[in-house]
Amino acid sequence: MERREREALELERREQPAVERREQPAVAVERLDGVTRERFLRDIYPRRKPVVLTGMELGPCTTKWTVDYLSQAEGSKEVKIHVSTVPQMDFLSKNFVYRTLPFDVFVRRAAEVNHQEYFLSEDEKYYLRSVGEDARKDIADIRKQFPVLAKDVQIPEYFEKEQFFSSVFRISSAGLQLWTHYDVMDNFLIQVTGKKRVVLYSPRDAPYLYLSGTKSEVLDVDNPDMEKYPLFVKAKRYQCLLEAGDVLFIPALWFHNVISEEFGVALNVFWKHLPAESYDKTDTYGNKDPMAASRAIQILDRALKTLEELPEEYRDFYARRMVLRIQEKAYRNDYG
Ligand SMILES: O=C(O)CCC(=O)C(=O)O
Repeated sequence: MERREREALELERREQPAVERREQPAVAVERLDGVTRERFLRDIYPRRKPVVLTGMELGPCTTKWTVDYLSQAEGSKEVKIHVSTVPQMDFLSKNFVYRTLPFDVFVRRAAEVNHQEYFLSEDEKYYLRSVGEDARKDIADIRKQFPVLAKDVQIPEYFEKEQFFSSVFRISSAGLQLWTHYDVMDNFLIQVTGKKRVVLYSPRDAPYLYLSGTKSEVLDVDNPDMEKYPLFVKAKRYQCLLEAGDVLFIPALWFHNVISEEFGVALNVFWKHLPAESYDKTDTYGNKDPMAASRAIQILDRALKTLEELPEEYRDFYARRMVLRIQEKAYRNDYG
C-alpha cells in the first residue's frame, strides 16, 4: 500500500469516536516537497511547527545503507546500545539495559526478529542512539564516530555552521517504540532507511503530558491509561509516517514519540535556535533546559518552599495568585 493511502487510513481510523478507542484524533503533519533553504528559513522555520520535508538531496545513504554495507563499512568498533525484552522502551521505569556489541554484530541483530545469540530474550529489541567518545563530555557527531558512513550523507545545510550542535546516528529494531520526550534544540530527523511513525505534541500541551523532566510518563500514546492520565485526551496529537528519504523538522520543545515500523536507520541533526550562551555547557544530549529556564525553575522551587511557612488555606490562595501572575506575565496568547 502507498504511504499516502496508509496515512489516510490511519487518520480515518482516528476519526472514529475517541471514547471507544481512548485515543485522540490526529492532525497530519504537513508534507512539503523540494523545499529550498531560502523557503524553509522564510516561510517554515518561523512557524515553529513540525513539517515533513520530502525530496531532499541526502546523498547516496538512502540507497547504499543495507545491513551488509553498514556492517562492513564501520566493522567491529564497539557501540553501547539499549536492549529490551518489550517493544516499548521506557526511560522513566528503565525497562531496558545497556549492553555493548561490535557495530557489525549489533546491526545484524537489530535487523532480525529472532536471535540465535541474545542478552535477555530471543526476540529482544535493540536501539542505538550514538554518543560522543566520552558520552559525559563529548557530543555525538557522525563524522567523528562513523566517518565512513558519514561520507554517504549530505546533511541539509538549512542553518548556519556555528549553530550546529550534534549529528546522532539512530538504528532500531522493527516494532521499537521510543518514549515521549522533548529536546531543547531544533532537529532534522532524517529517515535514511525503514519506516517510522512519529506522534508529536506541541509544547503548549505540556500540562496534559504528565512530565517527569524532559520525558512524558505517557508511553503508550495509542492506548493510554485514562485513570492514571485523565488529562492526556486534551493533548492535540500530530502524526506523520516517515519513509526512506523523508526529513522531519522537529522544533525545539515539541514532544515526540517514535515507533519504528521496520528495522531502520536514521540520522538526526540538532542545531541551536537560541544564542549559544543560552544553553547549558554541560549538555551533551541536547536535552538540558536552557540556563535561564533552569534558574527560573530553581527560583520557583525556593518560592514554593517559602509558601510552606503559611497554613494550608493561605498557601493555597497565594499559590493560585502566583499561577495567575505567571499566566498573565509569561504565557503567550498568540500560540496557534
Ligand atoms: O527516530 C528515532 O529513533 C528517535 C528520534 C528522536 O528522538 C529525535 O530525533 O530526537
